[in-house]
Order: sequence, then structure tokens, then C-alpha cells
Amino acid sequence: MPKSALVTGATGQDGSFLMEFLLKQGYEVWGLVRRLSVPNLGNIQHLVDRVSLLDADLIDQSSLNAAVRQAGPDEIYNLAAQSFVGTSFVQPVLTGEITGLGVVRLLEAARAYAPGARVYQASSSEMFGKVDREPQDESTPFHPRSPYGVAKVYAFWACVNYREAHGMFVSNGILFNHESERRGLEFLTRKVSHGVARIHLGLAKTINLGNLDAKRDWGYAPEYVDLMWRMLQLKEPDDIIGATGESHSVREFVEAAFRVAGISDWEKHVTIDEKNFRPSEVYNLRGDAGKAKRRVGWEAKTRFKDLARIMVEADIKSLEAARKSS
Ligand code: NDP
Ligand code: GDR
Repeated sequence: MPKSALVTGATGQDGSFLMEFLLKQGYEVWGLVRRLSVPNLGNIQHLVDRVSLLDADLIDQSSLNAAVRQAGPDEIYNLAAQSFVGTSFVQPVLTGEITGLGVVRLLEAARAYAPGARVYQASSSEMFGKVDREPQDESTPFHPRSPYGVAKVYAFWACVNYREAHGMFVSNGILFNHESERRGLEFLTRKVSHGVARIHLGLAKTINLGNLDAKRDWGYAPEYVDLMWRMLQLKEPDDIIGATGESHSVREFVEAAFRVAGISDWEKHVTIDEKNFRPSEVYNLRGDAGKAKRRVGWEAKTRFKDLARIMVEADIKSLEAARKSS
């Protein structure tokens, strides 16, 4: 019998890469999607014939119960979230409902209808927030700096508690930023790669950004779904960081992206706007993924400059294709 997996957040960046990965491993794959007035299947259009999609929402307990019961999965990957930090400041209650309480709803559904399933929770480096050491590892204290980070901390501890109280196999992957050509357009790297591609093709003149001094540990998303899977193959549940171990500023990413398009005077193409700053910022994140290497043999491979190149080239290619077909 092939193993089966239920992936929430199926339409998102990570959901799409994870479902591809699991299909390659021979899994029967169930993807959880929420009802939208206009379907949002862009990232998984190429997979819809090979996975089973279930309608459910992290806000709605009965739909989660039904989805878990129908899929009867061996593994559950909870990737669904209101995942944009900026929005969490203007929609803090919704973010708490989805990104925090939504995880407890899913754990309850698993406890009732698939108690033997192994559960992966998409925890985040945003939980470290205002850090007191560098690099951050699994023993670094949490000090979240946004409603999103606060919700992720709640969800993290809920997972630990379901492990301890109910003996369930629940693991937290504490992942640092990972990006790709499938990233949503509002996130920094994709906003920049897409903006640079538009400028390169003469479709725009500038990109409007915020804090150029913030630093992040940026990796390439397809590699991180492999870590998620490896974590659920361990004998015992555990909480493990995924990161590259390198930290770069937003400014460095912007420079690198413009360089891919052959533009050196990038300052001329960047405007700064207060609206892109956060009320409380996370200034510097750099992860120590030593435990991931020791426990499951995982290491990030794609380096910073290659990431910028992959993303800018992909955006130039897709914008050119769109232009030709219009
Ligand atoms: P995305 O924002 O690309 O995807 C989020 C997914 O969650 C989408 O499929 C979205 O559906 C779905 N979703 C949102 N709200 C609900 C809801 N109420 N019910 C059901 N589904 C919902 O995120 P990523 O793929 O980048 O990230 C995956 C997970 O990993 C998230 O939990 C994120 O917080 C976490 N994370 C991400 C990191 C990163 O760098 N990418 C780093 C660390 C953690 P829809 O398409 O309908 O909006
Ligand atoms: P982040 O990602 O907050 O790290 O959360 P994001 O790409 O939004 O921001 C990265 C950094 O860039 C700065 N920045 C800008 N950000 C955006 N989005 N737009 C701008 O114009 C801009 N200008 C500067 C931000 O202030 C920030 O410092 C991501 C999400 O995927 C989370 O879900 C995940 O948990 C964490 O990564 C790890």
C-alpha cells in the first residue's frame, strides 16, 4: 500500500513543491484547499490530475474533521497559514484564527479521525523575532515581533503539548525564509525579482520598498520540503531548524537581483515608502541548521546569489512568454 499524505496550504509555494515531492516518492496525495470565489490553482495546475483536492478551511472545524476522515492519511503536513507578516499587523485577529487556532483545530481533527498520523507543523524563524544571539538554534528563546510571529509561537507550543498530552507524533520544522519563482508577489524577494524583470523588459521604472537594512537567511524552497518529509520519517517526533546559515540584507538582495538583469545603478530604480515598514521589525535572522544535518542528513544547497538569479530569470521568462501570447 502506498503511504498517503494530507497537505494543507496546497495552493501555496511550499504546498505545491511538497505535493510534487510526495508524488515522486509514490505517495497518495490529498491537498486541502479553501473555497475562494475565483479558484487560485496557479501553483498546482500541473498537479491537479494527480492529487485529490479536498475543500476545507482552517477556520472551520467540521470541514477539517471531514477532510481528515476522508483522507485517512499516514502523514499530515500543515502548511496553511495567513503567512504574510505585514498583513498580520492589520488583520491580527484573522491571523490568530488561522495561523494560531487553526493549528489546534487541525490537531483536534487528527486526534479524533487519524490519531496515528504523523503531523508536520510549519513553524517559523519569525518566532525568534528580536534575537539575543546569532546564529539562532533550537535552544534560542522566542521573542516574536508581529501578530504572525505570536500566532506561530502559540501553534508551536500547541504541537509540543499534543505530543506530550496525547502521545501524538507532531513535529515542528522551524524554517527560515525560503523563496522561489512560486513565491507570492508581496514577499520581498519575489516583489524584487518580479519588479526587476518588469524594469528589464521596459514595463516599469521603479520598485517601491521599505526597510533595506533588515537581514534574512534566504534559501530555495524546493529543498526545504525535503526536510519536512525527512522529519516525519524519524523514529520520534522532534523540532528542527531549516536554514542556510548565511544572512544577507534586503539591500544585498536588491543589488544581486538588479545585477542579474545587468543593471548596476539600482538605486535609481528603487523608491522607499513608509507603508512598507513594519511597526516592529525583525532585524536579523540567521539559522544554525546543524541539528537538521545530524538528525536527518539535510543541508541547504542553493546559495544567495543563485537564488536571486533563479528568481529573476524565471520572472523574465514568464513575463516574456505572457507578452508573446498576448
Ligand atoms: P503561502 O502564503 O504561499 O501559502 C499559504 C497557504 O495557506 C495557501 O495555500 C493558502 O490558501 C492557505 N490558507 C490560508 N488561509 C487558509 C485557511 N483559512 N484555510 C485553509 N488554507 C488557508 O505560504 P508558504 O507556502 O510560503 O508557507 C507555507 C507555510 O510555512 C506557512 O504556514 C508559512 O507561515 C510557513 N513558513 C513559511 C516560510 C517561508 O519562508 N516560505 C518560512 C517559515 C514558515 P490560498 O491560496 O487560498 O490563499
Ligand atoms: P518575512 O518576509 O517577513 O521575513 O516573512 P518578507 O519577504 O515579507 O520580508 C522580508 C524582509 O524584507 C523587508 N522589506 C520588505 N518586505 C516586503 N514584503 N515588502 C517590501 O516592500 C519590503 N521592504 C523591505 C521586511 O521588512 C522584512 O524585514 C517570511 C514569510 O514567508 C513568513 O511566513 C515566514 O514565516 C518567514 O518569512 C520566515
